[in-house]
Amino acid sequence: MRGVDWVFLMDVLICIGKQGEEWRTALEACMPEARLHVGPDSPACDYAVVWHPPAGLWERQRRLKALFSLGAGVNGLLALPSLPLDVPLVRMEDGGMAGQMTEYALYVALREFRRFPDYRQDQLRARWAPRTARSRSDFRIGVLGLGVLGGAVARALAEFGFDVSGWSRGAKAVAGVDCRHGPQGLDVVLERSHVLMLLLPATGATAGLLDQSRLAQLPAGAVVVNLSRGELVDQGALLEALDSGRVSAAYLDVFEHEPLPSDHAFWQHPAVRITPHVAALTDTRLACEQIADKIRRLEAGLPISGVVDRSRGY
Ligand code: NDP
Ligand code: OXD
Repeated sequence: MRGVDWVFLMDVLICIGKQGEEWRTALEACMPEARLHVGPDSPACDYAVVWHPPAGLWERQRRLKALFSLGAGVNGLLALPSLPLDVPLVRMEDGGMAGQMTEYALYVALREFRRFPDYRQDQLRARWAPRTARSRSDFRIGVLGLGVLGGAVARALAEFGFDVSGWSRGAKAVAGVDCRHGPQGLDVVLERSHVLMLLLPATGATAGLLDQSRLAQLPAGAVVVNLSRGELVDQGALLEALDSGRVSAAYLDVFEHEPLPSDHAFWQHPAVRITPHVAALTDTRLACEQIADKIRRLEAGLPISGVVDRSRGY
């Protein structure tokens, strides 16, 4: 409860579009010491919580001590020409998303492993055709990106008994996962993965990573699952690979242009499954708790995790 004597310790801006008031209520519950402001026309604040902010936001916000992204991926924010360079940019770490990504990944893995798409095709032809059983330990899944989300996905798939390999920029260890890094590591993961899941950030180094030649490295009939950003995949090359059957299916949650234009070939392609960038959504309560905790640490002069390294782009 705030009386007239209440002393606010800081001003926090929430600039996230239509859900601003919902987030104000949630953040207020975690940070009674903060005065909250919603929308781009708010006065100058100490901290800002943003998602797809308008490009001109920073002209008013001249005293920011840190900028919090509600998303885990910050490629959109980093692309804003006017984003202040001297203000630390802090991304969302998990915030309820690791569990949802894991659900999505397990759904695809199980659907493909148990050949449900084949049985669906059989059903359309009234064809009764049981396939032989196979072992999860023979079903090879690759996860590109072993960070907060990719690491959780790879671990869960391995715990479920699949044969999982993963790839990251630097060397990593994830329980039960064959972890690789560097260019040769990528070759190994691509060449062995029947299902390939993308959980890399979109950066200068990952743009167009899954191009024609890398798609050709996958085993024949492999499945591509893009859960991170559309920019990672050469769309034309993927369509060609799908048309030729080299890639048997693609599960796509993210696209270079969102919403995906209604005339895009992906919509009607029989081997493509589309979801509208919902693989993992930030949980409001968990996100507010995380942001409140980080702001308090910053105010206390303590280090925080999740600060984006702008030279790497993630
Ligand atoms: P993290 O920063 O925790 O992890 C990124 C991983 O990618 C790390 O393992 C990192 O390697 C690896 N990586 C980055 N660049 C390279 C490179 N050039 N070569 C090899 N590996 C690289 O991110 P999160 O796991 O939190 O999120 C991943 C992405 O998921 C986000 O950037 C976002 O684009 C996407 N996302 C999509 C959502 C959706 O609903 N579809 C929801 C949330 C996020 P290293 O460990 O060595 O640093
Ligand atoms: C994110 C996203 O980056 O929603 O969090 O894609």
